[in-house]
Amino acid sequence: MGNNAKIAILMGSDSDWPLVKKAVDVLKDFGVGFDVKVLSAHRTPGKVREHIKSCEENGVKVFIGAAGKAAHLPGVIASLTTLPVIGIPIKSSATGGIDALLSIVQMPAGIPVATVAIDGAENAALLAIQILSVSESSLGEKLKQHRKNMESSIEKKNKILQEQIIKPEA
Ligand code: RP5
Repeated sequence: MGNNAKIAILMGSDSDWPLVKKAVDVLKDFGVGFDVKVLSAHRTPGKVREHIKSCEENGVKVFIGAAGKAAHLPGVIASLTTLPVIGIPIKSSATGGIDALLSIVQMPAGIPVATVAIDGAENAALLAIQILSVSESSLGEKLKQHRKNMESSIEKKNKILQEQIIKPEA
């Protein structure tokens, strides 16, 4: 358990790491404490249970579960806690991630999992930060700045595109 972790990320396999790293990068940019573990709903069910308990006892506020194929991990996490759980369906199979998406998004009534797009790691991190921002106004300010930065970046891209369109052929 990482020190001062507010967001705990669990991924079903180390093969999920290249994608999950994108969520971690966002959390680092925002200066939010996090913990990341490889723990599987299928391969290490007992350890998942123990870890969720330990996270709750150590001040974690939001969970992110990332998994591919028959992706039960986010739903299993949600069954073990009343804290919010965000699921990232990972494109790690022959079906392009549709299997993971449906496994995560189609939770039966009573145990919700907030599901982001297939491979939507950045949005999972941003949504987790948004949840934390309800009680941490400094994160709300950082989120507003992040939106402004995105706006400036799109404006720059549009300007470059317009210049290319009007530029006479060489
Ligand atoms: C899931 O199965 C993992 O989340 C991963 O996306 C997928 C494949 O796992 P490995 O066979 O690469 O360990 O449990």
